Amino acid sequence: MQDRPDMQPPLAPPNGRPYNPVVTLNGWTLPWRISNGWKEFHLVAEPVRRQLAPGMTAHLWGYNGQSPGPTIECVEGDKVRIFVTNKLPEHTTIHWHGILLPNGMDGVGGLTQPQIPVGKTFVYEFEMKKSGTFMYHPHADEMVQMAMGMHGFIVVHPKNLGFMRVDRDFVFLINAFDIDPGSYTPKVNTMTDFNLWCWNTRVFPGIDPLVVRKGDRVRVRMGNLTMTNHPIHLHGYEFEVTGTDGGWVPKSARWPEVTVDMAIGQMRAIEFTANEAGDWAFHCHKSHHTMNPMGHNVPTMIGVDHRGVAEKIIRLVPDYMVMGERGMADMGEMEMPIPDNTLPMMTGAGPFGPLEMGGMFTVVKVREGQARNDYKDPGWYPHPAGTIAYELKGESPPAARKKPVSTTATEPVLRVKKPVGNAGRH
Ligand SMILES: [Cu+2]
Repeated sequence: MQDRPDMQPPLAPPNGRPYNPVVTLNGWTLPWRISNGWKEFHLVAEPVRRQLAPGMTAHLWGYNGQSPGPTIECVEGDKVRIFVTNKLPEHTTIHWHGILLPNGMDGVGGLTQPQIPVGKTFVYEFEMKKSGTFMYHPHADEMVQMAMGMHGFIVVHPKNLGFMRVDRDFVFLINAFDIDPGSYTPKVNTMTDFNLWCWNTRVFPGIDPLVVRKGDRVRVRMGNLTMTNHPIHLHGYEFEVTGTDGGWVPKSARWPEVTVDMAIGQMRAIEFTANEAGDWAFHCHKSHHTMNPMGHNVPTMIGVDHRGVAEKIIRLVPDYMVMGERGMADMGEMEMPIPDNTLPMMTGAGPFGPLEMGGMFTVVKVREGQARNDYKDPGWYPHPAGTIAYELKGESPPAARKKPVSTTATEPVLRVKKPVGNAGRH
């Protein structure tokens, strides 16, 4: 069981076949026991409390005390036996997303097995036939149970320790919730308009940084269990997609990317060599996914002079909020009154000021001299002198302009005749 959202150090396998463990952002790996050649895990489906970021806790459903559930790690060829105990108020099942297994172990309630009744334990047994990146989630009252936070990661390591070896191997699930500011329980009937865009049921500034030693080969495995796609973008590097839902991508089939679009239900593994030190932003490129709960229905006020109006409205509606007439950047630094148990829309502080982010945003921290297997946050990047964008002092140099193309200095090559009465469309 786990009741804290802190990242636990990688779990070095105490028995069974050796492998290089992964690190789950704000999460942990489920311990197992070995019994007559079977690797036995125990998942308990139950109501949980999860801190999304300091200042906001959600009442969710999950596994073993947390949402998402613990990461299951095993090795290609392992025979696994997974006990699933149902402590929810309704029936459930678990589907092993992406894993090749006997049909009756696939976990689809009503189709391949009876639902697991409240209070009962079911046993799943199958062999992990191939290495890769997988997920688990209920296939019973699925819309409700997924919207409540029930999912987890499965990593099957290759038998051959040298195959696809990396120095750091991070995993996280992409998930989303709709929780009204001031409340605790997700609205489970929401279809697409969620307001908390999470990695492992955490939002910025609650998401762990990915701490990396300079020169490391780095893999990041992601799985998307939200109801929309997420273009995940890494600054400062190009990476390759080395793994998909179906398995490892052969070298000859990879191409360089800086953004990978994570479709719904997909898993991706990306890899890069961390040869450039710094604090590199890593985030979903949908800008409303790097924000925390906000009023979607607030009109744009850019350019509107509403001085004096706000005070009059506040006399009638005490919690009326004026949205930026110069943009919304003010929100990042404004101390706005918000209800208990929610998060500012744009928040977080960096070494140079407010970060104005939320949701699916964190930082890949690449540092020279970070010890192997050390995942502790090294703090902000100390930029070498002369490598930070700087303010121009004095006059800016004259703008460079294209020279007119002409045969003589006075006569233009082309005359443009504008249609009359069509102003603005030329
Ligand atoms: Cu997104």
